[in-house]
Amino acid sequence: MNPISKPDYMSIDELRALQLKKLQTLIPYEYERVPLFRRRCDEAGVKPRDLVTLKDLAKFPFMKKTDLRDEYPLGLTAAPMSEINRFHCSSGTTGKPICIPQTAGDVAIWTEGVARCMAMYGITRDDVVQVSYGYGLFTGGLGAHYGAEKLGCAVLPTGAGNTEKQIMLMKDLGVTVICCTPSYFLHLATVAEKLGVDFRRDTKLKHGVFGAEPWTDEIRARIEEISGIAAHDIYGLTEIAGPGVAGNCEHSHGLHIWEDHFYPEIIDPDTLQPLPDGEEGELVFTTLDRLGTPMVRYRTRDLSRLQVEQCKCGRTMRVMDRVHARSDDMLIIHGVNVFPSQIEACLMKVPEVAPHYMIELSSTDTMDRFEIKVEVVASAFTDTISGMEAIRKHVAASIKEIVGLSPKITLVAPGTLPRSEGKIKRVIDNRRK
Ligand code: DLL
Repeated sequence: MNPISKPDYMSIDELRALQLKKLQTLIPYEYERVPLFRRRCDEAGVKPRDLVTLKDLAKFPFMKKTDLRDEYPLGLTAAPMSEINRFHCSSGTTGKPICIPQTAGDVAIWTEGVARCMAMYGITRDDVVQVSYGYGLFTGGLGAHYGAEKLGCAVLPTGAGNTEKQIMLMKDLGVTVICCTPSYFLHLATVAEKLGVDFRRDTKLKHGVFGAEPWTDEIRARIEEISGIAAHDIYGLTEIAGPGVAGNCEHSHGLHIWEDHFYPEIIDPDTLQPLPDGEEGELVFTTLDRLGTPMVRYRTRDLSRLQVEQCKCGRTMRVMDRVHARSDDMLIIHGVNVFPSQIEACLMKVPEVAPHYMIELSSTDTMDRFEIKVEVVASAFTDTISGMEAIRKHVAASIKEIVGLSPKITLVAPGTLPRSEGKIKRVIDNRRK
């Protein structure tokens, strides 16, 4: 076993005792240093000494993204500037960014999380790792980079973009691991095909470390089919560290959370009450030992479930379901609740369509218009009307069957929808609010 993986297997009793000990240090630290947290605790009538068992965490107030925006830039920072080593920011789509100052120790915890994920995927110091996540304020690039270096891998820090050059370097340097968003990998695969590069024949690629956006099991299967690599899932968020909060083991049915650093809860997003393991709800994290910007009960908005069963791999860290959706992603179309991931799963049931699509919503005076644009795979693309109509009907039937709606389906030629070097935006909602 790689020494980096040792904590993955600690006994559950040891793990729970460690979590409690860390929480009993963290909560007073946060209470003393972060006025917003202290105020909220006082309003709720709860004091740090009330944390006697792990269950008591539920008495403490939540933190949300809006708190980070309201307290921008440094209102939630708990360590003095002399201890801060790095800033990361996440822009979101609207409003002020959020800013997460980190100490050197925080960066080390985050690095360990990524390295433990990579070790779990079977990546070793013999691997050559291409990091095609964006470097900079986004945590993807530097997170994957530090994690791979910690494992002793050779790192190729290409960053995002310049796709043809990425493919050339991948071939020439014998890259075995690629780290990027799943949507960017699909784009890389299309460009490789155009250049006549076959991943299986012309590269040594074995692993993909994919995350930063929701991706369905169907997209995962497509990626593995077109490239022959193992597509691993890595989860995380800027507020809690970056990538490497959780990852999947060889059993691939969910993601082990590095609970010795990131304490998970699932809550009902409406009542805000904790839900037992096994029930789906909103994922909430408490960072157990980060000192720059510690988070107590941070509401991620990601929907998941903590699995009840112990994993066969022997790791004791709890497994969360893969994140297919965020509570704020849900679209209400003609009164029906729809997640973009459901549409993706329907589309991927039709072999003639490619994993490149857009969901467009607009409204007239009287009703919502719902359109899905999807690319047809090159081998199925034809200019005969009847050929395309058969594919269109197949797509429409798949969506009707699972989502219960009949959107306008527009099939478009391969390579015509926008691509992204980072997180892809697949929904354009121009309806009047
Ligand atoms: O996306 C960190 C990251 C970088 C994770 C690279 C994995 C790989 P943020 O930009 O703060 O941080 O966005 C965090 O992205 O709350 C989820 O909604 C989504 N997300 C991240 N990883 C996954 C994943 C980075 N594996 C937000 N599956 C999170 C589904 C993911 N969604």
